[in-house]
This record gives sequence, structure tokens and C-alpha cells, in this order.
Amino acid sequence: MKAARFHEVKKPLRIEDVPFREPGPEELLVRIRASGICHSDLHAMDGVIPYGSTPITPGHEGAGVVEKIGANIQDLKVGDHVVLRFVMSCGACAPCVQGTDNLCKKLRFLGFEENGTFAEYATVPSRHAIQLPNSISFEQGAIIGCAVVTPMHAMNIARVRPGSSVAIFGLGGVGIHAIQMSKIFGAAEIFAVDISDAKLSLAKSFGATYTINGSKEEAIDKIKRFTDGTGADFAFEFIGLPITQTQAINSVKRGGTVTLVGIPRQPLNIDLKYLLTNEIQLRTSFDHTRAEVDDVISLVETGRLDLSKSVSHKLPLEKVNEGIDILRNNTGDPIRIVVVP
Ligand code: PAD
Ligand code: ZN
Repeated sequence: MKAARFHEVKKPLRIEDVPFREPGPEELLVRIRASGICHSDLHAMDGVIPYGSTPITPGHEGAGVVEKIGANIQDLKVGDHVVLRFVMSCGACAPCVQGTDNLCKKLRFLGFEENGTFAEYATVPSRHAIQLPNSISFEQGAIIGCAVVTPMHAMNIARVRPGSSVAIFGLGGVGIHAIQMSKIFGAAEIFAVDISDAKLSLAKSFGATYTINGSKEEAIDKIKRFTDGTGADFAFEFIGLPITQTQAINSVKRGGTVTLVGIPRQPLNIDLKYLLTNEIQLRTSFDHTRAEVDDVISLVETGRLDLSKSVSHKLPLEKVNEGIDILRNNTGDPIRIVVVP
């Protein structure tokens, strides 16, 4: 099969012919129909997040069709559409049983430690394939697996309450979905911050109350101005830069909650005394749980979450490096870029 392979840090992926692995008794062979490019893939290719072993096939946001099933599989059949979960939890340890399978003791990551979805086929344990209703496209199914479910987990971590004000920093493939997700969680006012006017206007169309171009306006001042000088109840950072992490911290009111989601590329200096004396709750959000994927699929299926504008670019797998460059350079206002084998 054709696959895009990582060999060396800061080098393009190589399109190669590699054999696919036959599925074991508990596994599936999935014909990949769409795979999203996430900024986390760029972090891994840059050496910020380590791959388990190399060479490896990256890609952790995939959807496709079950092509072959292992001898013990009963809940899925050949021809079923599935979303692949890159959070490969064991299902048996204490965190898994308690519903926090993103903190599994034996966690492995598809596309980082196991060959992923930038390929024609992926072989995965069946418990990491979640049935996708035929009414949802493969492109939308693919991005559900990371870009859409990540903000849902972040909102659950923060415990966003109905009627609250929420500030979202970063409106890329992941952060843009936090706008609609805030509405679903009942937010009354949403501040959307980015440096791209196109992403800000998309956020507005999804229900952002105020948009702020961080390269032209002071985000904290504007958020305070529209919250009677106090700040937002909740802030989320979906970029991973100290400057925007600090802005998020300073944009919430006393007693507010800040949730960091963007993978940090540099350390952050935190004024702990400021947090403590203002009782600001600092939280972090890592990936998602299986139940949250089911919840997102239901929201899309019932029309409460609109993913029709989420995929901005669709490229053949052979052009995956072009997609990676577009995302890295943030040119052409990419939301999610999807590759199709
Ligand atoms: P992306 O590149 O699509 O989006 C980043 C956005 O940030 C873009 O819209 C930029 O315009 C915007 N931006 C950049 N600099 C600034 C700035 N100074 N001020 C305001 N906006 C700015 O990335 P993504 O959405 O794929 O991923 C975002 C981060 O989230 C990235 O670090 C990724 O690794 C991380 C991530 N974390 C998890 C998790 O579970 N914690 C899961 C998935 C992705
Ligand atoms: Zn991702």
C-alpha cells in the first residue's frame, strides 16, 4: 500500500510502498478514506513530541471503511464506516474503568507510536474503531477523532456552565470547534481570538459574540471592556505559545478558569501569586475519552454541530507535505486540511 512515512526530524514525509499488516483476532484492517493534518503532527515531525520508533506512518485523525475483520470481532463488520481513535487505551486499568481512558496506564498513540492514517490502510484494535453513521462524510468523521473531540474534552475539564462568558485563543483546526462547543455548553458570550481575519469571521458565523485580531488589538483589554472590567469566566488556549497562554490567564476574572490545550513548545513562566490571590483555576486538557467521541458523533448526526465548513483543504495523500507546509506557514487560512489516499 501507499503510505507517507516519517524518517527524519524536520524533513518531509516520504511517499513509499509498504506492506500493510494483516489484522490479528481482535483487530481490523481499515481502508482509510480521509485523514486530517493536525498541528500535533507538525510538533512530532519537528521533534517536539517523540515518535515511538522510526520510520513510522504518522496520521492520527482518520476515518474509513472496514476491509477485513479479525476472528473474534463481533461488533463491526466488513463495509462499516469507522472513526479511528488515536488514543489507544487498554480498557482494563483503573483510569480506563473510571472513564478517564485518556490517562490509561498502557496508553499508545496511533500515528505516533503505531503506524497511523497517512496511508491507504491502517490495522487497529477494533476497540479503537468507532462506528460512523453513513450520513456523516469521511472527512468530517476523520476530524471528529481529534480536531472536534479535543475541545469537547477541554470544556468538560473546565466544567463550562450555562450562561458563562468564554474566551477562545486560537481558531485553527482544533480551536475553531471550541466556538460551537461553547454554545453547546451554554456559553452566553464568546470571545474569539486569532491573528487571521478569515478565521475570526468563520468564528463569528459559528456564534462568537466578539472577535479579536490579536495582531491588531489588545485581547485582554477588549475582553475586560466587554465583561464590566472583570474578565471572562473561562479561557481556553489552543495554540501552545507562552504569549497566548499568558493572555488566556490574564483574560479571566477572579475565580475564573483557564484551560491550556495547545502543546507547549517552550516553558511558561507563571505568576503563581497572581493565580493564587485571584483564585484563578489553571487546568490542562489532554486528548479525549471514548465516551466523548460518541457524544460528538451524536451532536453531528443530530445537526447540533455543523462541520460543513471545517475542512478547508482536501489533498491527495501524495501531496501531504504540501498540506503540512500550508498548516505550518498558516497561508490560505487553513482550518482542517484533509488528505485522501
Ligand atoms: P493550527 O495551526 O490549525 O491552529 C493554530 C491557530 O493559532 C491558527 O489559527 C493561528 O492563526 C493561531 N495563532 C498563532 N499565533 C497566534 C497568536 N499569537 N495569537 C492568536 N492566534 C494565533 O493548529 P491546531 O488547531 O491543529 O492545534 C492547535 C494546538 O493544539 C497545537 O499545539 C496542537 O498540538 C494542540 C493539540 N492539543 C491537543 C491536546 O489534547 N492537548 C490535541 C490536539 C491538538
Ligand atoms: Zn491531533
